[in-house]
Amino acid sequence: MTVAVPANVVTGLLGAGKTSLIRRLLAASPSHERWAVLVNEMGQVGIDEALFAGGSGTVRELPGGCLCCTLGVPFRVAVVDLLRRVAPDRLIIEPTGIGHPAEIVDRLQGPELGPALRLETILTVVDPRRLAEQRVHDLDVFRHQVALADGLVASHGDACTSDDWDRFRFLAAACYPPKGLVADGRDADPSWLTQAGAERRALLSDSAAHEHDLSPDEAPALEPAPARPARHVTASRRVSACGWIWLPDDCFDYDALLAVMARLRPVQRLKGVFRTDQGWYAIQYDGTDLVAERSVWRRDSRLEVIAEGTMDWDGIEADLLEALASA
Ligand SMILES: Nc1nc2c(ncn2[C@@H]2O[C@H](COP(=O)(O)OP(=O)(O)OP(=O)(O)O)[C@@H](O)[C@H]2O)c(=O)[nH]1
Ligand SMILES: [Mg+2]
Repeated sequence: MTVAVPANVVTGLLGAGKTSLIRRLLAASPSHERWAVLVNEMGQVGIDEALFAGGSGTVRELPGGCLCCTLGVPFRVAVVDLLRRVAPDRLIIEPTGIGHPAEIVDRLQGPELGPALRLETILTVVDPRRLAEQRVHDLDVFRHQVALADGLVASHGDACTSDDWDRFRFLAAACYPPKGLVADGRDADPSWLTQAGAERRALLSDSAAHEHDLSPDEAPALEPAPARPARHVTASRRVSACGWIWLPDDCFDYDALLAVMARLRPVQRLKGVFRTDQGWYAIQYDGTDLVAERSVWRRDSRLEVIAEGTMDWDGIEADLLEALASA
């Protein structure tokens, strides 16, 4: 049986600082490990490979277009070739800054490459100095990159003002699901690439406790198993919150899931991301409307519900279990 190679995606807008971050990570990689980088460029002229020159690791370039638009054969061939030729201990993929990262993640986890790779942390590099421009926040590509990321890493830390840092922190704090890593690229550490799901989950319940002034439940967090989500309950005298995380292989029946969400309406707030038989969806209820939108999140399905008083969390979980699509 072949062992799946850990893989990471490092996204970010054009010129955000992806290559620079990967170079830092390569420089700090364990000396006994062999890392490979697949970098994709818009132009036909190979520049990025040159930018990596002198660093450690094997770099392969896939020129001539946006990775997500040329995700067919050339991408697969390049990945398979790198895996065969280099037999790396880790593969880092840097898509071009104009690419749509969700398709790349789908491809990495799809039937052709999925068995050979184990997708770990997705990092999105953000230049905080650019966050003052509303235009940047309005870019679909940027919003998708931020939504998809497990971690947000700031570049150009040496040139950022305190306002730039505030905007970066604000961006990170506004993310749902919360990021497992929010960091300054100057502190680049290979452990960022292997952020465990447990850390992400801890952050999820921390943020609920913080935002709503709740005291965390004493019960230890569960690991999710197939068709059995991890559950985190926090409660105060007046408000309670419950978060669930399902494994990414658990797939919901879209219609059944929406029906459960509609029944949950008496709650104050509901926000979730789900893998469904109709694709990945973010479903939110803000007290007025229940809205389902396509999502670029691919990591797992998760839901957070905040309600006045206590709720029958067991009953809700049972309803959600029934909404899972049968295999
Ligand atoms: N001062 C400073 N410059 C940086 C930093 N990170 C990146 N740069 C510079 O910003 C420019 C773009 O950085 P890259 O790392 O090539 O950015 P990229 O996201 O890989 O760019 P593309 O692949 O073209 O999208 C280069 O001139 C880098 O030297 C940083 O932390 N500080
Ligand atoms: Mg680059």
